[in-house]
Amino acid sequence: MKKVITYGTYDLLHVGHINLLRRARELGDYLVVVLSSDEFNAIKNKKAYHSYEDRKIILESIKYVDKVIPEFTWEQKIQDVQDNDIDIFVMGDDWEGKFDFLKDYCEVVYLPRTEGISTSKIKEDLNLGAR
Ligand code: C2G
Repeated sequence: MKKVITYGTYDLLHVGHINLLRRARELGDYLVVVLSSDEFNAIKNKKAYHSYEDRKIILESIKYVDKVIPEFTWEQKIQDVQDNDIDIFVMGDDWEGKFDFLKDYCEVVYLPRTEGISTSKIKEDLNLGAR
C-alpha cells in the first residue's frame, strides 16, 4: 500500500483544496491529511472561520481522504512520515522547495495550485477581511 501525506488548514473548503486532495490520493492508495490546529493556525498567522473539529469532520467526509490527524508544529513532519509509514509527501507548489528535507524519508511532490481560488479570496469577496 502506497501512503501519501499532505498538510493544511483547509478552511472554507473550495475546489483548489479538492483538486489537491484528489491528485494527492491518486499518487497512492491511502491519504493522510495533517490538519492545522487552531493554535497552529495562530502560529501561521491564519484565522480559520471553522474550528479544527469542524474542519476535521468536513475533511473526513471527502472520499479522497483516509485519515485526518492534527498539525501542531512546523517540526512534526519527519515524525509524521515515520509514524504513518508514508511513501509520498505532497503539497501545492506555493510551498515548492520548502519541505525538500523530507526527501531523506519519502518522495516529495509539489503539485500546481488551482488558479483563481483561495480562502483569502473568498473572505475578501465576501468582505470578511483577508487573513
Ligand atoms: N491549494 C491549492 N490551490 C489553491 C489553494 C490551496 O492547490 N487554490 C493547496 C495548498 O497548496 C495546500 C493545500 O491546498 O497544499 C491546503 O492549503 P491551505 O489550507 O492554505 O494550507 P497551508 O496554510 O498552505 O498549510 O505545514 C504546512 C502548512 O500547514 C500548509
